[in-house]
Parts: sequence; C-alpha cells; structure tokens
Amino acid sequence: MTTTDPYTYWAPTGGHPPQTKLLTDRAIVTEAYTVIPRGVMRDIVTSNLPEWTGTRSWVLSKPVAGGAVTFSQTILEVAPGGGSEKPEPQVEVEGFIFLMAGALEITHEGQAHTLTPGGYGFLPAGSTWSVKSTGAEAARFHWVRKRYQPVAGLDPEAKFGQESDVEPAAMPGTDNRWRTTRPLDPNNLAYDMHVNIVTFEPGAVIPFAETHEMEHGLYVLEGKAVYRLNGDWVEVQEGDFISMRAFCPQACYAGGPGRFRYLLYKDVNRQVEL
Ligand code: UGY
Ligand code: MN
Repeated sequence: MTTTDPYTYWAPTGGHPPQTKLLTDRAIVTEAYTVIPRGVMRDIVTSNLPEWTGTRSWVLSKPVAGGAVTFSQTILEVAPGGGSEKPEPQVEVEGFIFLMAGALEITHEGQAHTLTPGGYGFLPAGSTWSVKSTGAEAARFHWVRKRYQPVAGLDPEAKFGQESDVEPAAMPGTDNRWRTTRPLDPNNLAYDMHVNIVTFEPGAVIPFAETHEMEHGLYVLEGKAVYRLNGDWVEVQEGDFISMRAFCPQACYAGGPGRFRYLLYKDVNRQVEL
C-alpha cells in the first residue's frame, strides 16, 4: 500500500530562537558526512549573493577539505519581484533548481518556464538564463551547482518539469514502498549529475549500507527517519540536510507515521579523473 496524500515540501523561513532555548541540537560534522538540521537555518547564517536582488541564501554544502567536493547546494529565499538576470557566474557550471514554496519563473534561452512547488529545472553549463520570484510569498528553492565534466559528442539538454508528472521507479523487491523519481533520464550519459526524489513508505528501509563513489547532498522534504551514516545512527526530519563524501556508508529506516522523502544529489556517469 502507498500513501496518497499530496506531496509536501518543507522550507526554512529563518528567524532566531529565544534566549531561553537549550543549545543541544543535532548538527554534526565528521570526515564522512555533515548534518545541518533545520533548527540551525537561521537569519544569522544567511549569505547574500551579488548576482541576485531581494535574496538571501543558506549555503548547505560547498567543497571543503575532507568533505564532498563535486557540488554546492544552496537554499535561496527570493522576495516577490526579486531574482537575477544572470544567476550563474561560472560558464563551466551547470545547475539544478527545485522549488519548495512560492512561484519562480525561469527564462532559459528566451523561453519562460513557471515553477510551482515540486517544480524543477536543469540548466546546462554555459546556457543563458534568468530567474524571477513571481508568487505572492517568497520563492524558496534549492540550487545545486556542479562543474560540468564534458565528454566529446555528449550534450546535456535543459529540462523543466514537475515531480508529480514523473513516474517513480520502484526499487526491486519493495512493492513500490521505496521508490525513486528521476527528473533527468538515467540512461542519458550526457548528464553527469542527477537530482532525484527518493520516497519511502512508513517502515520501508534501505536494506544495506550503500557504500559508493558518488557523493550526496540530501535534503529531507517530508517525514522523519533514522539515517545510518558511516558508523552512526542519526535521527532526521523534514528540513534537515545531510552531505556525504564519496564512500560514506549509508542506509535508513523510515520512521512514519507519514512518508519519508528527500531530494538527493548524486554525481554520475563519468570516468574517475586521476
Ligand atoms: O541512489 C542512491 O545512491 C540512493 N539510493 N542513496 C540514498 O538514498 N542514500
Ligand atoms: Mn546513495
């Protein structure tokens, strides 16, 4: 049986906790992984980006020694009417945008695409695009960036859509209780990154410690779980972020009572550069 409730997308809104709050929380930085719980996405840790207006951002992952190094992942909060005429300062960098709240118009190579929550856009490196927050409330979205690794003869195309329009693929032997929604065609080797949505019904699990060369940025959209990261069990809930460096052992138990869902970055389809 699978849950039929509409998808939800938890997004941070900042603010600051009161002086009476205890400091104990779930933030962890290790050599294998980092956990940034939602309770630490506050006003004081936001950053402004010079290419954007009406915008502040939470940078959740960037290349640091000992951590994941292939990508950056940032949540942007763009006030109505704000945006950017030229968001990407690096011509060799591709991007993936996933909207959680508000509305966003992305104009790519002269064509406008309006995203609503659950909407996404893949912007190939070197392409021309601009963004505007067009809703009544602030647009809140992920922007995953990666330096594209070109291969002769392969040319990744821009792609826009809505997650509810993509048929998820069931993981073998799970009766569809663990499934993966893949906005970018996994068989198209032009793409060197995927950003998928992984869904677990209550009680479903990753039944082995995946240990792979790919890195992950993982943002919990909905629900809660106990996540296995290297040698640790970590409790996570919607709004929490995890980054995993290459080969970080990983698995999880979905805790219920509702679905457990996350947005997952993964670098794929390329020979190892030595
Ligand atoms: O595709 C993956 O690597 C995925 N199953 N990993 C994960 O959800 N932690
Ligand atoms: Mn994995």
